[in-house]
Amino acid sequence: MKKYNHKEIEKKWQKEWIKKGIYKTKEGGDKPKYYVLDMFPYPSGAGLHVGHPKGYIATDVIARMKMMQGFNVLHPMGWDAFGLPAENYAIKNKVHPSVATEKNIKIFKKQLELLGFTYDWDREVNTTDPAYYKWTQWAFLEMFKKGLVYESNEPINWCPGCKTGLANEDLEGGLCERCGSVVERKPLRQWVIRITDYAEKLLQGLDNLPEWEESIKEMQRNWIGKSEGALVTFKLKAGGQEESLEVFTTRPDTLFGATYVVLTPEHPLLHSLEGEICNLVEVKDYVALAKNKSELERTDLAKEKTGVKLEDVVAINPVNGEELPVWVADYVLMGYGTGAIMAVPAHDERDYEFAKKYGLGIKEVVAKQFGEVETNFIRADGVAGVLLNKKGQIYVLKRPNGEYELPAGRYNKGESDEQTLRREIIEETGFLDFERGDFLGTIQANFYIEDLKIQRLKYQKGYIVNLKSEKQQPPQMEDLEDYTGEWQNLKDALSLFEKYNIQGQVEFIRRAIDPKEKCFAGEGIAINSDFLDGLSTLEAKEKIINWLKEKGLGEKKVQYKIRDWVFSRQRYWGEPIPLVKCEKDGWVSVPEKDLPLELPKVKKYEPTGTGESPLANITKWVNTTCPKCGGPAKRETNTMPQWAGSCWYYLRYEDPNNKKALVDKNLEKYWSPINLYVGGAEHATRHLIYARFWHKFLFDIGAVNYDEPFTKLQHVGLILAEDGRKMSKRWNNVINPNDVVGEYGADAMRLYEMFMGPFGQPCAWSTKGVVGMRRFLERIWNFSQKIKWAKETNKELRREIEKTIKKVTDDIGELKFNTAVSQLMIFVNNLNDSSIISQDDFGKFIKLLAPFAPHLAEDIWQELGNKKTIFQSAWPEFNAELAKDETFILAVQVNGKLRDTLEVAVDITEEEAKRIVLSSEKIKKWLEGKEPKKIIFVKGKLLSIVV
Ligand code: ANZ
Repeated sequence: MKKYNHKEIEKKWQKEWIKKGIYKTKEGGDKPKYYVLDMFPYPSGAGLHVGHPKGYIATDVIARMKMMQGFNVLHPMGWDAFGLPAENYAIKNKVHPSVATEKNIKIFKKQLELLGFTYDWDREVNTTDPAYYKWTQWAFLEMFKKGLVYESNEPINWCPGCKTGLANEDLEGGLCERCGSVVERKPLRQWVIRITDYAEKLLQGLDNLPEWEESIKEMQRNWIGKSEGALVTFKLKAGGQEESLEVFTTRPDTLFGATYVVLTPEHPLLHSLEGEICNLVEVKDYVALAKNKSELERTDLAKEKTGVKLEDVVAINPVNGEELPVWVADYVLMGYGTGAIMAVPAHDERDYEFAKKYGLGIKEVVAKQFGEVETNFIRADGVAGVLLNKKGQIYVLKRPNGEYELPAGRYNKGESDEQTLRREIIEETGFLDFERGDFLGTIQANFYIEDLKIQRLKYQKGYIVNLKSEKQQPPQMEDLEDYTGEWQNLKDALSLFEKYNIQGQVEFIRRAIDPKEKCFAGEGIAINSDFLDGLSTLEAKEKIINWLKEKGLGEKKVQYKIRDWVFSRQRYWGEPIPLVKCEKDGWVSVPEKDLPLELPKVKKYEPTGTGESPLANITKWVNTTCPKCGGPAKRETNTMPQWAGSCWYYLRYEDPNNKKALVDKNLEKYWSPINLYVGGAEHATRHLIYARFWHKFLFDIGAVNYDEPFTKLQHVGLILAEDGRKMSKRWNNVINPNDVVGEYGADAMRLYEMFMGPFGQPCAWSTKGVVGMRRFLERIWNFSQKIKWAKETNKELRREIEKTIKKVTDDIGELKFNTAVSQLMIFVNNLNDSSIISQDDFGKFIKLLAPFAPHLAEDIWQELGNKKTIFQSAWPEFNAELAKDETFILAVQVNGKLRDTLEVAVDITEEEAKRIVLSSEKIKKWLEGKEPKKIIFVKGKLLSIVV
């Protein structure tokens, strides 16, 4: 008997497959197409670790099954080789980035080949190949032509570690996503792409992607961050000067609640008002300080807010002419809205915190609502008290019907809040010695009073009331019901009120427990707002916007969080930006015939750190002539960001050698959209937003046929190290796939990575697990060597084969690789030396194994006498008839306890089942000669006897 020698067979079949060209993809024919794609790697110097191939194995399993199912499969691979990782590696190791990249690609490719993937290497793309980046540059120039690219000098994110400007997408919590440095704000000349023009399309498009994971779509929605609101114009008065200030708000319905106005430190009005601000020095100091803070520091909710009042400046609230103080504070950012806000502390948490700190006004204009709105009910407005004793307990009233309430009541004519509160507390609790505390806001409640049989609508204000002593007289209830009063811990009272209070007073307890709850940021009913009173937030928004519009004081405005894409990098290793600056004509495109504009070979490519690109020093390259007028001109020396090339690489695989177009439209029509795209979740808001944008642009200019590139998206769960941590050189816990393949074989590693857990979830590596897979493969190998083939497979095994076909096919289709593998294992557990199985049926099992363990499967397949590769054979068809069980296990209960199990025919009748069970010796014993009172038969499951 031959031993399973993975080294020998893996090498043999890899060679053979290449020789036969079984992965060469051609378009056309009558097979349906299937395009499955991996996120292509950066060929970093470190090579692959075992985490990388997990996604690649998954797509390979799919590709192989689809091939066998008769699809024309495209499964390509390439290199995302521009950008900082490659460049930093090159600098560190003192080799030119192009040389390092080429070397790294070789290493990566070799590693991938070891695993036996189905890539058609004739379609390999490399983003650093001039023939490729010609089309990256071309698309950029198309955007330039369409006005989607602009030059800007705005402050941008600057990474002092990488010595380059970055886009928002390159940051992770305010740090550089690459090197972890704290990112600074720095004014820098930049090329910026107007991706915000596509914000709405990017957002809407998500609704047409039912096969994308919801979590990733939600991340994109949040990144795009659509806010609907209004621009409102305030007048600013400073000395004799009058200016007009626009603010952006998502809550124009709260305009009556504005108590101050804030300008961001970068706001241009600060300059125009300079002459009129009395405390200019203080303001300037503050502005200077804010400049050094990162955006994260400025917006961090945990950090204390700061600001300076502009003395002698007031803003006029357009809705009521009120004069409001004006502040400069860095929690308002320049890059969002208009860089100025109206502050409504009662309903915005940031404003609330700020107002509390600086003693600014807080004016409530929205009541939280409980119950459904019906305004024609009997009004019963009043006040409620959260009465607290010195132990911090709350006094609550309990009614005989189990409802809980706070001491509360309606206003008598002419009474103030204070008077009503005092009167009601004395009447309902009998306590006499107390003092009013904090205001807890207003609620609107609409409820039915069971015993009075009336429906009530009330606006109720809440106050904290502090008991000073226990002095008490008997309570005098106004109604007939008896209330009983009791002290409760606040938390207990909260849960009682959540269950047993129908009037929304639970809200007052909530606000009494957590001071932050006093700021109500939700939607509700407008109060203290003149002509908006009684309207819901939605209605109030609409009404106030119309009012403002009529008066020329404001308008509806949609705002997005996503920022335009800062597209230039002050680094060497990227696509040159194909623009030249002519003294006469300004910025001019490099003509298409001169593309690609090649990156010049240089000796020194380190970043300068000055904000200039290393290319700026190459005068020979920089100085050129204007394509328009022929006069002297200079080339742009910034390069494109590393995300540029990956925006459209998947299109190039469809037509990798096209010299006339980015992709031939017919080929694109055939292969696109991508049926399945697999990659890391960390790209949800970077690559996947950029690529969707780029693709939508190509669609708009007619270069492609579909407006979304990826039909289905699946993220790969991380492989953690054996110790449960992330694999990292720092922890010395990185596992090299070469070692695993060397020792256990590519097939064992492939199977293991697919088996280790649900595909999308993180999972720790286990060498034991790989060993287990190796043994599993050895069992299959040995079985195929030893077994004497039967003419016909016995029935049970036959059924198992059918079940395995169904389960494996369905599971691979749903990317449930782990359960597909476990079904294969279940099947193998049924095999032993005395198995009766035909060669043909065993071949079916081998086919099911083939996507996971292609080398071993191919070898056994050919040993079985097949001449053609297994991957050109047909995937087994499931036969439902043959899969049907003939028998099942009938559970027998006596008086509810399981007493026996019997194997019986699937189609057994109730009569027959009773007869067999009642004649069983075991059961007879339990019946003790008694007559059954009742027998229940559940088909396919059980027979239950009651005696
Ligand atoms: C008044 C108001 C009242 C607001 C209220 C909110 C609640 P989103 O939802 O994230 O779009 N804002 C506007 N521009 C800002 C800027 N440049 N920096 C910081 N904050 C800014 O947030 C929009 C809300 O954030 C706006 O609505 C504004 O505060 C604030 F009860 O206006 B709002």
